[in-house]
Amino acid sequence: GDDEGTNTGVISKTKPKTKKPSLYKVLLLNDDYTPMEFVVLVLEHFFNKGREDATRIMLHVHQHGVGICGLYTYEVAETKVTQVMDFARQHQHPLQCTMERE
Ligand code: TYC
Repeated sequence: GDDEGTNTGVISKTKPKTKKPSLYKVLLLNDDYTPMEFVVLVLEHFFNKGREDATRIMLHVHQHGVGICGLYTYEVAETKVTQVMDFARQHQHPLQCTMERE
């Protein structure tokens, strides 16, 4: 809405409240071939996890088939997925990374 200035002749406008952006989960999928150490490196490098957290997430994916790497806005999530898929392909690993709306 508009707020009128009071004495100065200046008209100020307050920002209308905009919607919060939807968040997206970035997921890693298990497979039988990608080395555990490679997945840990992916979680450290692309998702800013420490070694302990990265290992915990990797083992969760290994045991349950899928796991959450992080929660991001659409563009950031999409960039993470592309980076991980490109990195895995470069190293000839079948690792799959995907995203879904939270
Ligand atoms: N299952 C793989 C192995 O035994 C390890 C692995 C974990 C692969 C997580 C992918 O997203 C993954 N080497």
